[in-house]
Amino acid sequence: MASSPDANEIESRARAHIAAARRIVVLTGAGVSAESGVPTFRGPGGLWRSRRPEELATPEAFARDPRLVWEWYAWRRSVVAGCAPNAAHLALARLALARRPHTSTLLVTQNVDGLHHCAADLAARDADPAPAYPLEVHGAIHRDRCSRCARRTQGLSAIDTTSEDRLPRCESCGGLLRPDVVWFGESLDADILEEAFDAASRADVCLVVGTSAVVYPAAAIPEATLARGGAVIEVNPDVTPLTPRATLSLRGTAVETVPALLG
Ligand code: BJW
Ligand code: ZN
Repeated sequence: MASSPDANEIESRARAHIAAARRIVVLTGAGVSAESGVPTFRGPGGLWRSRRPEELATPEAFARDPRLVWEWYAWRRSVVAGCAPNAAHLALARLALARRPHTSTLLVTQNVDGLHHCAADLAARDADPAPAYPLEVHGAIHRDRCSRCARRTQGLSAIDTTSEDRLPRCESCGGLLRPDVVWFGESLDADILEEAFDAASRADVCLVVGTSAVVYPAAAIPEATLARGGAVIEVNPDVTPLTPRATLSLRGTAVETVPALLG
C-alpha cells in the first residue's frame, strides 16, 4: 500500500502545479488575516463564538436593532484599523506581479478588511502597471452604503452608537447608513461574482487560503476550477468541507505556508 505523501512532498507538488499554471485564481477567507490580528468568524476566538450570525449579519437584524449592529461593526472597524497586511497578503500580492505577463492571476477575497488592497499598494510601489486589486465578494467594512438609496460613501471612523437617533445618515436622502458588506440572505454583486466564477472556470489552479468553505456562493468558486479539470490547493490549519475535494491540502497557517509556497 502506498504511504500518504508527507508535508514536504505535498508542498513540492503544490509548487509544481503553480509553476505550470497559466491561469491562477486565489480565494481567501478570514484565516489569511488571522495572523494580522483580525478575528475569524468561526472557530476558537471567532467573532461569532458568543453571538449567532443571524443576530448581527442580516438585513433583518439591522432593521430590528441598527444600533446593536453598528456597535459590532464600529468595534470591528477599530480592530481592522490597527491591523497591517501580513507576509501571506504580501506574497499573494507579489504572485500577481511576478508571474505576469505569462500568467493571469485573480485574487478573490471574502474578507471585508481591505488588507489585500493594502498589500497590493505596498507590492505595487515600483510596479508598472499597478497590480489588479482583489475582488471583494462580501464588500468592504471601511465603506458605508445608504440602506434606502444605496449611495456609497467612505465609512466614518467614529460612529456614535449611544442611541438610534445618532446613527449616521445619508447626505442625499436621510436614510440610515449601513456598512457596505454583504449579509446573509443578500445577493452578492452580480458582476463581481461573474468575474470570479468565470476566472475559476478557466483556471489551472485555484489556491484557497484560510476559509471554512461553508458560505455560499463563494464556497463554490473552487468547484468551478475542479469542474474544468484544474487543481485546487487548500491552505488551512484545519480540515474543511473542501478538503476531501481538494487536489492538495497544506496543513498550516497562512503566514507559515503561503510565502514558502510562492517564494
Ligand atoms: C486559518 C488561520 C490561519 C484560522 N491561517 N487559516 C447554498 C447552500 C446553502 C446555503 C446557501 C447557499 N447559497 C446561499 C446560501 C445562504 C447563505 C449561506 O451560505 N449559508 C451557509 C452558511 C449555510 N449565503 C448567503 O446568504 C449569501 N447570499 C446569497 O447567496 O444570496 C442569494 C441567496 C439568498 C438567500 C438564499 C439563497 C440564495 C451571502 C453570504 C454573505 C456572507 N457574509 C459574511 C459577513 C460579511 C460581512 C462581515 O464581515 O460582517 O461574510 S458571513 C462571514 O462568512 C463573512 C465571511 O466572508 C464568510 C466566510 O467566512 P470565512 O472567511 O470562511 O471565515 P471562517 O471564520 O468561517 O473560517 C476561517 C478559516 O480560517 C477556518 O477554516 C480556520 O481553520 C482558518 N484559519 N486561522 C490560515 N492563521
Ligand atoms: Zn440615501
